[in-house]
Amino acid sequence: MNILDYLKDNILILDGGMGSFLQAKGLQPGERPEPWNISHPDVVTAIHRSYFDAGSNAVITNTFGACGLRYSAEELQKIAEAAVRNARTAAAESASPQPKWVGLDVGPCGKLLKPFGDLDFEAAVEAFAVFIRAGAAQKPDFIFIETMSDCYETKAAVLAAKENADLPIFASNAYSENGRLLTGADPAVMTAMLEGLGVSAMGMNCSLGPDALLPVAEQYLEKTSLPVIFKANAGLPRLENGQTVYDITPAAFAGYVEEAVRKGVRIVGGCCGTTPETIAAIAKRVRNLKPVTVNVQKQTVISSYSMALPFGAQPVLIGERINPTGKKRLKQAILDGDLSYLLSEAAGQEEKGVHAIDVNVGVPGIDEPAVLKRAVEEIQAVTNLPLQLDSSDPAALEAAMRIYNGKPLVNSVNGKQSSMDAVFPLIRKYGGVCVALTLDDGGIPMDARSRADIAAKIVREAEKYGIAKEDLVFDTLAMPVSASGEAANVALDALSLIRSELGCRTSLGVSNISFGLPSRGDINSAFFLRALDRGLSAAIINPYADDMMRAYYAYRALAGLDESCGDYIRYCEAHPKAANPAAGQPAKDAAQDAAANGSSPLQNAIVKGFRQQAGELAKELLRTLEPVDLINTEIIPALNRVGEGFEKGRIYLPQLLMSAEAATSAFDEVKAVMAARPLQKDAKKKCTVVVATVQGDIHDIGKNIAKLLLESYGFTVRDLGKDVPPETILEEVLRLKAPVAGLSALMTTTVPAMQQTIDLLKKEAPWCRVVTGGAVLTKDFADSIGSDCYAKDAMDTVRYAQTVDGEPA
Ligand code: B12
Repeated sequence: MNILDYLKDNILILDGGMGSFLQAKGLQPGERPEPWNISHPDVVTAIHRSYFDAGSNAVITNTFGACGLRYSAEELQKIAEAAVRNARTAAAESASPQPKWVGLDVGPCGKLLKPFGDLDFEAAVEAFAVFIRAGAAQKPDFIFIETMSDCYETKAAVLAAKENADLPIFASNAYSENGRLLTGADPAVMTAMLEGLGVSAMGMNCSLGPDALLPVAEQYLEKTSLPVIFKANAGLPRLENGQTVYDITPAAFAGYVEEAVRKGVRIVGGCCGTTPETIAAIAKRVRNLKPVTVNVQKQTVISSYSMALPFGAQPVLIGERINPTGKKRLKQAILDGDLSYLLSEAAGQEEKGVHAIDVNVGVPGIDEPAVLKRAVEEIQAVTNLPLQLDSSDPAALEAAMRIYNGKPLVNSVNGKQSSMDAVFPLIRKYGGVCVALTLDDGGIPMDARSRADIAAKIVREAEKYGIAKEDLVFDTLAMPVSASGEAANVALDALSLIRSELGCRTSLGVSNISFGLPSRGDINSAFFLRALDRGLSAAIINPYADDMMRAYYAYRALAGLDESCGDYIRYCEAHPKAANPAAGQPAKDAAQDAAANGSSPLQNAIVKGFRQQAGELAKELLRTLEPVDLINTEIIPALNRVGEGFEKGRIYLPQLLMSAEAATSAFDEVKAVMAARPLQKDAKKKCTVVVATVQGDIHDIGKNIAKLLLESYGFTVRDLGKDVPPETILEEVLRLKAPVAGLSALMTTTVPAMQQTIDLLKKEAPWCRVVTGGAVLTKDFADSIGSDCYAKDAMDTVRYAQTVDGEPA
């Protein structure tokens, strides 16, 4: 029986942990498990068999780390052959009467994707593809993509599976305690993207125990009707006598699994720390349960890497500013390849309150697929708002949809057969909500009925591709009311017909309506209000147009969508009419942006993660500002703001990384200025200072500042980098007979490593004075771990090193 058919009426029981078994059989710490498929097939087969015997319906091959970044294609071929064979042999040998399947396991590739890491998206797809090709040839029953802690990497793996195999795809993510992936996605984000990509099942595994993952599973069950996977760890691992132990017993684990199944989960199993006993306990409790039918009303929803945006609850505002039509400066920026202008437009619109951003780079004479792809890559790195990918060129749409990190809004398809033939295959492959224009080969009908008929035709054609009507948003085309007095009524009536007859969401480019008329803002906002009142779901607008934003907030207040009119009041306070003659004018650059939120342009650029701009602004400021002052008054306060946002859960790791990069590019300018200067006047004495960020900690901006300042005062600095073990620091201090060592730690979790380093230095290199710094340290704490000096900033280090210099080594 096909595994998907089985899932319709049964709970599918997967296997439990593999790694700890292999270790018990002799797999060494740090040794890769995948080659054991070849070197120890009997061991691997026996583990699979023990799971089948315990009641698993499916086991996952021992190929978690098998990808092109770790193995050659030939090695992967051999691993895949042996791994699937071992699982099949186990299925054949097991006496269990259950139907049995084999899933090809695909784990994370071990690198973060660009722009947050250094792995190119296509390189990630290929790294997965090379293994999936080899694996698919061995004819497993399904592909199990698992333990993914990043939305983008999940997409890369799913695409690789879609393009290189014709098998059901199960996609499972690893959630942190805050209910999000490492890079910020929550279940709403993942369900939106994965449904769009057309996987067969989705859910969660690893990271936490079943108790902590239950709420995550519930969120899946609220968002998707696809089978949900629940494959938790046996609790949080802890170390006991050098052994990793897990606290949740098989019986307790199975209790949580039963609860999950009763809520609607269909695919269960265990991850780290679970054993055949766990699976046997699960089988006992859920084998005979009938799957609970979860009837989730399919939503129209788009997403970014960390935010899902449903249509329907509130009108969606789509910022129109990144569209070169009629915008000379943007056109020029696109022709010049000046993406920083596009980035500031994106950030500006976000600040003005749009919910999604349109990206259109259609300027004649450019390579539109390449430019749109680059623009989307850059913009999605600095905003977490979902994007509307906007082009009339299907090749450009495809280039952008492929690398988009989430489920995009795609603008647009229309009722012409040629348009649907070109765009629907893209939606089918990459996922997305498609804006559909109610025009066809006959042009734009001048009556509402005909426009609604075109919409119905588009829905029927989309169905042929398996695209649900919820993934279509109809634009009923606002034509200039100056040309036809009925233009507004026709668009609005069509909108109502589509809503009532097809149950579809709608979108309008509102400002077309006023073309050719004076005081266009008045017409636009009046039309916008009429459309909102008819149930318009989304509008493409200029968020700097005060009258439109005012109309939007007024509508929400009047429609009962703004409790106590709070948003309306806040908007009006922030945009007083009389005092704001420039309302309606877009902010021109980061300076205006920054002034609006009370910080400096450089701080703003760092907070937003604009690398290029941060470098340029720092260079400019350094003409008048001392490097140290720039660090203290610009870079550090900006990073503190970012850190605060991170701590409060307002921003996620990717943004933290982008800000760190922007800070580094500002810091590079500081370095360039310092390097060009003669040494400080009192820089005669020069002893050697060894500096390092301690083991387990990769924060190095503060340490690099300390190093730079020390060097500028004439010290010789040996920089050991970040994540440095105590032994390495000691070795270098001994080798150089260094009188001073500077240690940095920025996390509470890495302060113990600082203590270990100090203890080691005190014991083996007692002459060496240790100066410590880093955001989480305090003087009291530094004293308590035996630090000779606590440096609250880099200048403190210099002062201290000056006093130490010359002491006997
Ligand atoms: C930038 C940043 C990052 C960047 C680091 C990039 C890089 N190359 O350094 C990235 C994105 C990689 C990052 C990753 C993480 N980060 Co971080 N990060 C920050 C952030 C926002 C700023 C740090 C910074 O550079 N500040 C500016 C510098 C100049 O300040 P400073 O280091 O304090 O340095 C000054 C002094 O302390 C002193 N000094 C510092 N070092 C030294 C050394 C010597 C020898 C001397 C003498 C003086 C000295 O002089 C410096 C100049 O005046 C902080 C928040 C914050 N406000 O600090 C969080 C923060 C440190 N990060 C945090 C976390 C949790 C993480 C992650 C675990 C996130 C994750 N889930 O993966 C990872 C850590 C991975 C790891 N194993 O280390 C937490 C730590 C929480 C805690 N209490 O333990 C913080 C506090 C954010 C928060 N509020 O939650 N992070």
